[in-house]
Amino acid sequence: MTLSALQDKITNKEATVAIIGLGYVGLPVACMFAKAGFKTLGVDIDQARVDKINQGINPIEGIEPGLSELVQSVTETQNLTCTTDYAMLADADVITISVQTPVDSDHQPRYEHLKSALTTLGNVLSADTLVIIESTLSPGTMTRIVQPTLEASSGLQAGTDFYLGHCPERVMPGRLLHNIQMMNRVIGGLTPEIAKVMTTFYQQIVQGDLDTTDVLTAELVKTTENAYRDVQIAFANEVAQICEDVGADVWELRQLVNKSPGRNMLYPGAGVGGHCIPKDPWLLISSATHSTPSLIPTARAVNASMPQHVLHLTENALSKHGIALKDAKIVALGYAYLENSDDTRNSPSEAFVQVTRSAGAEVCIHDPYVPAYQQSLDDMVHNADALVILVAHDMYKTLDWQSLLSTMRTTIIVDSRNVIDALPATIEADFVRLGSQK
Ligand code: SAJ
Repeated sequence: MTLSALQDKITNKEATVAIIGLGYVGLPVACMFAKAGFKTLGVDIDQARVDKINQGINPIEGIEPGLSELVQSVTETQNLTCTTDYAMLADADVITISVQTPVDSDHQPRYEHLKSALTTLGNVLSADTLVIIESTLSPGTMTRIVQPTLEASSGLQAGTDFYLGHCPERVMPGRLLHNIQMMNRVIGGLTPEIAKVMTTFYQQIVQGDLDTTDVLTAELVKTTENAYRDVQIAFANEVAQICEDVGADVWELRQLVNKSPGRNMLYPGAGVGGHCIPKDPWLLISSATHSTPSLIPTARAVNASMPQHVLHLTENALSKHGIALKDAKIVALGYAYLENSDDTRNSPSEAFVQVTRSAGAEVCIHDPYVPAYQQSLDDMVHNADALVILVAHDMYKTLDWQSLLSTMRTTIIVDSRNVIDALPATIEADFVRLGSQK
Protein backbone atom coordinates (compact mmCIF):
# COMPACT_ATOMS: atom_id res chain seq x y z
CA MET A 1 0.00 0.00 0.00
CA THR A 2 1.41 3.39 -0.91
CA LEU A 3 1.60 6.27 1.55
CA SER A 4 -1.27 8.04 -0.16
CA ALA A 5 -3.40 4.90 0.02
CA LEU A 6 -2.61 4.71 3.74
CA GLN A 7 -3.52 8.36 4.09
CA ASP A 8 -6.89 7.68 2.43
CA LYS A 9 -7.51 4.70 4.76
CA ILE A 10 -6.88 7.00 7.73
CA THR A 11 -9.10 9.76 6.34
CA ASN A 12 -11.89 7.21 5.78
CA LYS A 13 -11.35 5.78 9.28
CA GLU A 14 -10.78 2.36 7.72
CA ALA A 15 -7.24 2.14 9.08
CA THR A 16 -6.68 -0.20 12.02
CA VAL A 17 -4.82 1.61 14.81
CA ALA A 18 -2.65 -0.17 17.38
CA ILE A 19 -1.16 1.35 20.52
CA ILE A 20 1.76 -0.43 22.22
CA GLY A 21 2.08 0.52 25.90
CA LEU A 22 -1.18 1.20 27.76
CA GLY A 23 0.12 3.58 30.43
CA TYR A 24 -0.83 7.19 31.13
CA VAL A 25 0.22 8.09 27.56
CA GLY A 26 -0.89 5.09 25.48
CA LEU A 27 -4.25 4.31 27.06
CA PRO A 28 -5.81 7.78 26.58
CA VAL A 29 -4.50 7.84 22.98
CA ALA A 30 -6.01 4.38 22.31
CA CYS A 31 -9.34 5.52 23.77
CA MET A 32 -9.39 8.67 21.65
CA PHE A 33 -8.73 6.87 18.38
CA ALA A 34 -11.40 4.32 19.30
CA LYS A 35 -13.80 7.17 20.15
CA ALA A 36 -12.96 8.79 16.79
CA GLY A 37 -14.28 5.62 15.13
CA PHE A 38 -11.11 3.64 14.45
CA LYS A 39 -10.83 -0.08 15.15
CA THR A 40 -8.18 0.17 17.83
CA LEU A 41 -5.98 -2.52 19.33
CA GLY A 42 -4.28 -1.86 22.66
CA VAL A 43 -1.18 -3.94 23.33
CA ASP A 44 0.65 -4.30 26.62
CA ILE A 45 2.86 -6.94 28.27
CA ASP A 46 0.85 -6.68 31.51
CA GLN A 47 -1.99 -9.24 31.26
CA ALA A 48 -3.74 -7.88 34.36
CA ARG A 49 -3.78 -4.38 32.88
CA VAL A 50 -5.11 -5.74 29.55
CA ASP A 51 -7.84 -7.73 31.31
CA LYS A 52 -8.87 -4.72 33.40
CA ILE A 53 -9.23 -2.48 30.35
CA ASN A 54 -11.15 -5.13 28.38
CA GLN A 55 -13.57 -5.21 31.32
CA GLY A 56 -14.03 -1.46 30.84
CA ILE A 57 -12.02 -0.53 33.94
CA ASN A 58 -9.52 2.34 33.83
CA PRO A 59 -6.26 1.08 35.45
CA ILE A 60 -4.72 4.55 35.78
CA GLU A 61 -4.68 5.99 39.30
CA GLY A 62 -5.51 9.57 40.04
CA ILE A 63 -8.07 12.10 38.93
CA GLU A 64 -8.27 12.00 35.16
CA PRO A 65 -11.48 13.78 34.02
CA GLY A 66 -13.43 11.69 31.50
CA LEU A 67 -10.96 8.82 31.21
CA SER A 68 -12.83 6.13 33.17
CA GLU A 69 -16.06 6.85 31.29
CA LEU A 70 -14.19 6.76 27.97
CA VAL A 71 -12.49 3.43 28.75
CA GLN A 72 -15.87 1.97 29.57
CA SER A 73 -17.62 3.27 26.45
CA VAL A 74 -14.97 2.33 23.86
CA THR A 75 -14.59 -1.16 25.28
CA GLU A 76 -18.37 -1.63 25.36
CA THR A 77 -18.57 -0.74 21.65
CA GLN A 78 -15.54 -2.99 21.09
CA ASN A 79 -13.86 -0.14 19.20
CA LEU A 80 -11.01 -0.75 21.63
CA THR A 81 -9.86 -4.28 22.38
CA CYS A 82 -6.63 -5.02 24.22
CA THR A 83 -4.24 -7.93 24.12
CA THR A 84 -0.78 -9.09 25.16
CA ASP A 85 -0.42 -10.93 21.85
CA TYR A 86 1.90 -8.92 19.60
CA ALA A 87 0.99 -11.18 16.65
CA MET A 88 -2.27 -9.25 16.35
CA LEU A 89 -0.21 -6.22 15.30
CA ALA A 90 0.28 -7.79 11.86
CA ASP A 91 -3.17 -6.45 10.91
CA ALA A 92 -2.52 -2.87 12.04
CA ASP A 93 -2.06 -0.01 9.58
CA VAL A 94 -0.72 2.53 12.11
CA ILE A 95 1.11 1.54 15.29
CA THR A 96 2.22 3.95 18.04
CA ILE A 97 4.68 3.00 20.79
CA SER A 98 4.48 4.66 24.22
CA VAL A 99 6.73 2.68 26.54
CA GLN A 100 8.85 4.17 29.30
CA THR A 101 12.31 5.53 28.46
CA PRO A 102 13.92 6.12 31.87
CA VAL A 103 17.45 7.24 32.69
CA ASP A 104 19.66 5.27 35.11
CA SER A 105 21.62 6.49 38.14
CA ASP A 106 24.38 7.60 35.76
CA HIS A 107 21.76 9.70 33.96
CA GLN A 108 22.11 7.54 30.83
CA PRO A 109 19.00 6.53 28.80
CA ARG A 110 17.77 2.99 29.46
CA TYR A 111 16.06 1.64 26.32
CA GLU A 112 15.43 -1.96 27.36
CA HIS A 113 11.64 -1.55 27.29
CA LEU A 114 11.77 0.29 23.95
CA LYS A 115 14.14 -2.20 22.32
CA SER A 116 12.03 -5.12 23.52
CA ALA A 117 8.87 -3.57 22.09
CA LEU A 118 10.62 -2.78 18.81
CA THR A 119 12.07 -6.26 18.38
CA THR A 120 8.80 -8.01 19.22
CA LEU A 121 6.95 -5.67 16.88
CA GLY A 122 9.54 -6.16 14.13
CA ASN A 123 8.98 -9.92 14.23
CA VAL A 124 5.33 -9.43 13.20
CA LEU A 125 5.51 -6.12 11.31
CA SER A 126 3.68 -6.06 7.99
CA ALA A 127 4.82 -4.02 5.01
CA ASP A 128 3.31 -0.55 4.48
CA THR A 129 2.63 -0.09 8.22
CA LEU A 130 3.23 3.35 9.76
CA VAL A 131 5.14 3.07 13.07
CA ILE A 132 5.22 6.15 15.34
CA ILE A 133 7.29 6.42 18.54
CA GLU A 134 5.58 8.64 21.15
CA SER A 135 8.03 7.94 23.98
CA THR A 136 10.50 10.71 24.80
CA LEU A 137 13.89 9.94 23.19
CA SER A 138 17.39 11.34 23.45
CA PRO A 139 18.25 13.08 20.16
CA GLY A 140 19.53 10.59 17.60
CA THR A 141 17.72 7.55 19.03
CA MET A 142 15.32 7.21 16.07
CA THR A 143 18.09 6.70 13.52
CA ARG A 144 20.63 5.08 15.86
CA ILE A 145 18.35 2.59 17.64
CA VAL A 146 14.71 2.60 16.54
CA GLN A 147 15.16 2.32 12.78
CA PRO A 148 17.94 -0.34 12.80
CA THR A 149 16.15 -2.44 15.45
CA LEU A 150 12.90 -2.49 13.46
CA GLU A 151 14.72 -3.18 10.18
CA ALA A 152 16.81 -5.99 11.64
CA SER A 153 13.85 -7.76 13.27
CA SER A 154 11.43 -7.29 10.37
CA GLY A 155 13.76 -7.60 7.41
CA LEU A 156 11.94 -4.57 5.99
CA GLN A 157 13.48 -1.22 4.94
CA ALA A 158 12.22 1.88 6.75
CA GLY A 159 10.90 4.58 4.43
CA THR A 160 10.14 2.17 1.58
CA ASP A 161 8.80 -1.13 3.00
CA PHE A 162 7.30 0.47 6.14
CA TYR A 163 6.97 4.03 7.37
CA LEU A 164 8.52 5.52 10.52
CA GLY A 165 8.12 8.70 12.58
CA HIS A 166 8.37 10.27 16.04
CA CYS A 167 5.65 12.33 17.69
CA PRO A 168 6.75 12.95 21.31
CA GLU A 169 3.95 12.83 23.89
CA ARG A 170 3.03 16.02 25.73
CA VAL A 171 0.76 14.70 28.46
CA MET A 172 0.41 15.91 32.02
CA PRO A 173 -1.13 13.81 34.78
CA GLY A 174 -4.52 15.20 35.74
CA ARG A 175 -5.09 16.56 32.24
CA LEU A 176 -4.35 13.48 30.11
CA LEU A 177 -7.34 13.61 27.74
CA HIS A 178 -7.36 17.42 27.60
CA ASN A 179 -3.65 17.69 26.74
CA ILE A 180 -3.82 14.99 24.03
CA GLN A 181 -6.70 16.89 22.42
CA MET A 182 -5.54 20.47 22.87
CA MET A 183 -1.73 20.56 23.04
CA ASN A 184 0.27 21.41 19.93
CA ARG A 185 2.28 18.45 18.67
CA VAL A 186 5.55 18.11 16.77
CA ILE A 187 5.40 15.56 13.94
CA GLY A 188 8.81 14.13 13.06
CA GLY A 189 8.72 12.02 9.85
CA LEU A 190 11.58 9.92 8.50
CA THR A 191 10.64 11.69 5.26
CA PRO A 192 8.45 14.74 4.62
CA GLU A 193 5.91 12.49 2.88
CA ILE A 194 5.65 10.32 6.00
CA ALA A 195 5.27 13.45 8.17
CA LYS A 196 2.33 14.45 5.98
CA VAL A 197 0.51 11.15 6.57
CA MET A 198 1.32 11.37 10.29
CA THR A 199 -0.38 14.76 10.29
CA THR A 200 -3.53 13.22 8.81
CA PHE A 201 -3.35 10.55 11.53
CA TYR A 202 -3.09 12.98 14.45
CA GLN A 203 -5.69 15.31 12.95
CA GLN A 204 -8.21 12.60 13.87
CA ILE A 205 -7.80 13.36 17.60
CA VAL A 206 -5.67 16.52 18.04
CA GLN A 207 -7.06 20.06 17.79
CA GLY A 208 -3.75 21.79 18.51
CA ASP A 209 -1.16 22.75 15.90
CA LEU A 210 0.58 19.86 14.16
CA ASP A 211 4.04 21.08 13.14
CA THR A 212 5.99 18.80 10.81
CA THR A 213 9.75 18.38 10.92
CA ASP A 214 12.38 15.62 10.81
CA VAL A 215 12.76 12.95 13.50
CA LEU A 216 15.92 14.46 15.04
CA THR A 217 14.30 17.85 15.53
CA ALA A 218 11.23 16.19 17.05
CA GLU A 219 13.47 14.37 19.55
CA LEU A 220 15.19 17.67 20.38
CA VAL A 221 11.94 19.63 20.83
CA LYS A 222 10.57 17.44 23.63
CA THR A 223 13.84 17.06 25.55
CA THR A 224 14.68 20.75 25.08
CA GLU A 225 11.28 22.07 26.21
CA ASN A 226 11.61 20.17 29.47
CA ALA A 227 15.28 21.02 30.00
CA TYR A 228 14.28 24.64 29.43
CA ARG A 229 11.64 24.40 32.17
CA ASP A 230 14.09 22.70 34.55
CA VAL A 231 16.66 25.50 34.05
CA GLN A 232 13.95 28.12 34.60
CA ILE A 233 12.92 26.50 37.87
CA ALA A 234 16.55 26.21 38.97
CA PHE A 235 17.01 29.93 38.33
CA ALA A 236 14.07 30.68 40.65
CA ASN A 237 15.50 28.32 43.29
CA GLU A 238 18.94 29.94 43.14
CA VAL A 239 17.50 33.48 43.40
CA ALA A 240 15.34 32.32 46.32
CA GLN A 241 18.47 31.36 48.24
CA ILE A 242 20.11 34.70 47.46
CA CYS A 243 16.98 36.40 48.81
CA GLU A 244 17.29 34.39 52.03
CA ASP A 245 20.90 35.57 52.32
CA VAL A 246 20.10 39.26 51.87
CA GLY A 247 16.79 39.27 53.74
CA ALA A 248 14.49 39.90 50.77
CA ASP A 249 11.32 38.12 49.64
CA VAL A 250 11.66 36.13 46.41
CA TRP A 251 7.88 35.92 45.97
CA GLU A 252 7.57 39.71 45.85
CA LEU A 253 10.75 39.92 43.76
CA ARG A 254 9.37 37.42 41.21
CA GLN A 255 6.18 39.42 40.74
CA LEU A 256 8.12 42.64 40.14
CA VAL A 257 10.67 41.02 37.82
CA ASN A 258 7.83 39.57 35.73
CA LYS A 259 6.42 43.05 35.22
CA SER A 260 9.43 43.61 33.02
CA PRO A 261 8.63 42.67 29.38
CA GLY A 262 9.88 39.26 28.28
CA ARG A 263 10.49 38.00 31.81
CA ASN A 264 8.73 34.94 33.19
CA MET A 265 10.51 33.89 36.37
CA LEU A 266 8.99 30.64 37.62
CA TYR A 267 8.36 29.57 41.21
CA PRO A 268 11.03 28.38 43.67
CA GLY A 269 10.09 25.44 45.83
CA ALA A 270 11.05 22.20 47.57
CA GLY A 271 12.29 20.67 44.33
CA VAL A 272 11.26 19.26 40.96
CA GLY A 273 9.47 15.92 40.57
CA GLY A 274 7.36 14.13 38.02
CA HIS A 275 7.81 11.76 35.12
CA CYS A 276 9.50 14.11 32.71
CA ILE A 277 11.23 17.22 34.02
CA PRO A 278 13.84 15.38 36.15
CA LYS A 279 14.56 12.93 33.29
CA ASP A 280 14.36 14.79 29.98
CA PRO A 281 17.33 17.15 30.56
CA TRP A 282 19.53 14.04 30.91
CA LEU A 283 18.10 12.57 27.70
CA LEU A 284 18.99 15.82 25.93
CA ILE A 285 22.58 16.09 27.14
CA SER A 286 23.26 12.36 26.74
CA SER A 287 23.50 13.14 23.00
CA ALA A 288 26.22 15.77 23.49
CA THR A 289 29.43 14.23 22.10
CA HIS A 290 31.99 17.03 21.66
CA SER A 291 30.25 19.81 23.63
CA THR A 292 30.17 19.50 27.42
CA PRO A 293 26.87 20.97 28.67
CA SER A 294 27.29 22.56 32.09
CA LEU A 295 24.24 24.79 32.56
CA ILE A 296 21.70 21.96 32.22
CA PRO A 297 23.38 19.52 34.66
CA THR A 298 23.99 22.37 37.08
CA ALA A 299 20.31 23.29 36.97
CA ARG A 300 19.46 19.66 37.68
CA ALA A 301 21.81 19.74 40.68
CA VAL A 302 20.25 22.98 42.00
CA ASN A 303 16.73 21.53 41.78
CA ALA A 304 17.82 18.20 43.28
CA SER A 305 19.38 20.08 46.23
CA MET A 306 16.14 21.83 47.23
CA PRO A 307 14.81 19.09 49.55
CA GLN A 308 18.09 19.34 51.48
CA HIS A 309 17.72 23.13 51.53
CA VAL A 310 14.24 22.83 53.05
CA LEU A 311 15.73 20.54 55.71
CA HIS A 312 18.39 23.20 56.33
CA LEU A 313 15.67 25.84 56.88
CA THR A 314 13.86 23.46 59.23
CA GLU A 315 17.03 22.59 61.15
CA ASN A 316 17.82 26.29 61.64
CA ALA A 317 14.34 26.97 62.99
CA LEU A 318 14.55 24.00 65.37
CA SER A 319 17.99 25.08 66.62
CA LYS A 320 16.55 28.44 67.70
CA HIS A 321 14.43 26.40 70.10
CA GLY A 322 17.41 24.31 71.17
CA ILE A 323 16.05 21.25 69.40
CA ALA A 324 18.39 19.00 67.42
CA LEU A 325 17.05 17.21 64.35
CA LYS A 326 17.58 13.84 66.02
CA ASP A 327 15.19 14.85 68.79
CA ALA A 328 12.60 16.49 66.57
CA LYS A 329 9.20 15.31 65.34
CA ILE A 330 8.44 16.77 61.90
CA VAL A 331 5.22 16.55 59.85
CA ALA A 332 5.74 16.69 56.07
CA LEU A 333 2.70 18.21 54.35
CA GLY A 334 2.45 16.87 50.81
CA TYR A 335 4.00 13.78 49.19
CA ALA A 336 2.78 14.06 45.57
CA TYR A 337 5.16 15.74 43.10
CA LEU A 338 2.53 18.28 42.06
CA GLU A 339 -0.25 20.21 43.77
CA ASN A 340 -3.70 18.56 43.85
CA SER A 341 -2.31 15.35 42.33
CA ASP A 342 -1.77 11.85 43.74
CA ASP A 343 1.23 11.23 41.46
CA THR A 344 4.34 10.65 43.59
CA ARG A 345 6.84 9.86 40.83
CA ASN A 346 10.24 11.37 41.65
CA SER A 347 8.57 13.48 44.32
CA PRO A 348 10.87 15.99 46.09
CA SER A 349 8.96 15.11 49.27
CA GLU A 350 10.41 11.60 49.08
CA ALA A 351 13.91 13.09 49.05
CA PHE A 352 13.03 15.43 51.93
CA VAL A 353 11.68 12.57 54.06
CA GLN A 354 14.76 10.46 53.35
CA VAL A 355 17.32 13.12 54.28
CA THR A 356 15.31 14.20 57.32
CA ARG A 357 14.95 10.66 58.66
CA SER A 358 18.63 9.94 58.00
CA ALA A 359 19.38 12.98 60.18
CA GLY A 360 17.57 11.16 62.97
CA ALA A 361 14.30 13.08 63.04
CA GLU A 362 10.91 11.40 63.38
CA VAL A 363 8.90 12.25 60.23
CA CYS A 364 5.15 11.81 59.72
CA ILE A 365 3.81 12.26 56.19
CA HIS A 366 0.43 13.73 55.25
CA ASP A 367 -1.06 13.96 51.77
CA PRO A 368 -4.81 14.24 51.06
CA TYR A 369 -4.38 12.63 47.62
CA VAL A 370 -1.97 9.79 48.35
CA PRO A 371 -3.83 6.84 49.93
CA ALA A 372 -0.91 5.82 52.16
CA TYR A 373 -0.76 9.26 53.80
CA GLN A 374 -4.36 10.29 54.37
CA GLN A 375 -4.42 9.77 58.14
CA SER A 376 -5.67 12.57 60.40
CA LEU A 377 -3.46 15.64 60.30
CA ASP A 378 -4.75 16.67 63.74
CA ASP A 379 -3.39 13.44 65.18
CA MET A 380 -0.07 13.75 63.33
CA VAL A 381 0.71 17.25 64.60
CA HIS A 382 0.22 16.23 68.23
CA ASN A 383 3.53 16.90 69.98
CA ALA A 384 5.24 17.79 66.69
CA ASP A 385 7.96 20.45 66.52
CA ALA A 386 7.65 21.54 62.88
CA LEU A 387 5.11 21.40 60.04
CA VAL A 388 6.87 21.51 56.66
CA ILE A 389 4.71 22.38 53.65
CA LEU A 390 6.25 20.66 50.61
CA VAL A 391 3.34 20.64 48.11
CA ALA A 392 0.83 23.42 47.40
CA HIS A 393 -2.28 21.23 47.74
CA ASP A 394 -5.38 23.46 47.95
CA MET A 395 -6.27 21.84 51.29
CA TYR A 396 -3.19 23.40 52.90
CA LYS A 397 -4.37 26.90 52.04
CA THR A 398 -7.33 26.68 54.40
CA LEU A 399 -5.95 24.83 57.43
CA ASP A 400 -7.07 25.82 60.93
CA TRP A 401 -3.59 26.80 62.11
CA GLN A 402 -4.82 27.84 65.57
CA SER A 403 -6.11 24.36 66.22
CA LEU A 404 -3.15 22.58 64.62
CA LEU A 405 -0.55 24.62 66.52
CA SER A 406 -2.37 24.22 69.84
CA THR A 407 -1.31 20.57 70.21
CA MET A 408 2.25 20.93 68.88
CA ARG A 409 5.24 20.77 71.20
CA THR A 410 7.07 23.51 69.27
CA THR A 411 5.20 25.73 66.82
CA ILE A 412 7.42 25.91 63.73
CA ILE A 413 5.95 26.18 60.22
CA VAL A 414 8.20 25.92 57.14
CA ASP A 415 6.46 26.90 53.89
CA SER A 416 8.45 25.89 50.79
CA ARG A 417 5.65 26.61 48.28
CA ASN A 418 4.35 30.01 49.42
CA VAL A 419 1.04 28.41 50.38
CA ILE A 420 0.42 30.68 53.37
CA ASP A 421 0.07 34.37 52.54
CA ALA A 422 0.24 35.41 56.18
CA LEU A 423 -0.60 33.75 59.48
CA PRO A 424 -3.30 35.54 61.53
CA ALA A 425 -1.62 37.98 63.95
CA THR A 426 -3.17 36.10 66.85
CA ILE A 427 -1.15 33.02 66.02
CA GLU A 428 2.11 32.49 67.86
CA ALA A 429 4.38 30.53 65.54
CA ASP A 430 7.93 30.53 64.23
CA PHE A 431 7.11 30.91 60.51
CA VAL A 432 9.81 30.26 57.85
CA ARG A 433 9.08 30.87 54.15
CA LEU A 434 11.49 29.51 51.54
CA GLY A 435 13.14 32.41 49.73
CA SER A 436 12.17 34.99 52.29
CA GLN A 437 13.18 36.28 55.68
CA LYS A 438 9.78 37.95 56.11
N1 SAJ B 1 7.83 23.20 39.74
C1 SAJ B 1 8.49 24.19 40.47
N2 SAJ B 1 8.39 25.49 40.08
C2 SAJ B 1 7.66 25.85 38.97
C3 SAJ B 1 7.01 24.82 38.23
C4 SAJ B 1 7.11 23.51 38.63
O1 SAJ B 1 9.14 23.90 41.48
O2 SAJ B 1 7.58 27.03 38.68
C5 SAJ B 1 7.95 21.80 40.15
C6 SAJ B 1 6.62 21.18 40.48
O3 SAJ B 1 6.34 21.32 41.86
C7 SAJ B 1 6.85 19.70 40.12
C8 SAJ B 1 7.84 19.78 38.97
O4 SAJ B 1 8.45 21.07 39.04
O5 SAJ B 1 7.44 19.01 41.19
C9 SAJ B 1 7.23 19.58 37.59
O6 SAJ B 1 6.14 20.46 37.49
P1 SAJ B 1 5.48 20.79 36.03
O7 SAJ B 1 4.51 21.90 36.26
O8 SAJ B 1 6.54 20.98 35.04
O9 SAJ B 1 4.59 19.50 35.71
P2 SAJ B 1 4.98 18.20 34.88
O10 SAJ B 1 6.17 17.50 35.44
O11 SAJ B 1 3.74 17.39 34.73
O12 SAJ B 1 5.41 18.79 33.46
C10 SAJ B 1 4.65 18.54 32.33
C11 SAJ B 1 5.59 18.67 31.17
N3 SAJ B 1 4.87 18.24 30.00
C12 SAJ B 1 5.40 17.21 29.27
O13 SAJ B 1 6.46 16.70 29.53
C13 SAJ B 1 4.60 16.79 28.11
C14 SAJ B 1 6.05 20.10 31.01
O14 SAJ B 1 6.75 20.20 29.76
C15 SAJ B 1 4.91 21.06 30.97
O15 SAJ B 1 5.41 22.40 30.94
C16 SAJ B 1 4.06 20.88 32.23
O16 SAJ B 1 3.59 19.51 32.25
C17 SAJ B 1 2.86 21.80 32.13
O17 SAJ B 1 3.06 22.98 32.49
O18 SAJ B 1 1.81 21.37 31.65
